[in-house]
Amino acid sequence: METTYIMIKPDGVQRGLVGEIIGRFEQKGLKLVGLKSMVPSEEIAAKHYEVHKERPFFPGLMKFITSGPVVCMAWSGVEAIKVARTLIGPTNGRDAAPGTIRGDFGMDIGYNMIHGSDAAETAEFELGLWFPEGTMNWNYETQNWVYEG
Ligand code: D4T
Repeated sequence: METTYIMIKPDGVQRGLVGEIIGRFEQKGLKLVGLKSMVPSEEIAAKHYEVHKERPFFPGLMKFITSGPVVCMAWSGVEAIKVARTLIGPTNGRDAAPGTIRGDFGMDIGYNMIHGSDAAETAEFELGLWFPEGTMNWNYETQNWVYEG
């Protein structure tokens, strides 16, 4: 079992896609272990995107991500990091296949609606950053019908 950090960005919230996006993760069979909404501070946004701080798009990315509410989520499952990245699709919505979130709803690189951790170490870092209070431990009864044995 893995847990991944997923965040609906301000464009996803503004476009009324919160329910649609959460539904896709639920329907896939992932388990929701953290959910909250906030307007990110400069501090948390800069830590989250620390790896991109020298990139030319960084200032615009910071302005965008702190511009309004985001929805912070933690989802668990077998290979949850990879599964979530597949549901999300590639960075640029114009390259993303139909059926993926970015493929179905996106036309842009920056305004790509959603973030998903890209590796185990980043998931750990991002979950610690956005959910310092920890995530929920609950008994997901449906799991017995999602995984065989
Ligand atoms: P995130 O990290 O948000 O899930 O997106 P990706 O994993 O798909 O993409 P990324 O880390 O390469 O980029 C992080 C973030 O920066 C924005 N971005 C990226 C941008 O505005 N302009 C660009 O040229 C690139 C490469 C989009 C996602």
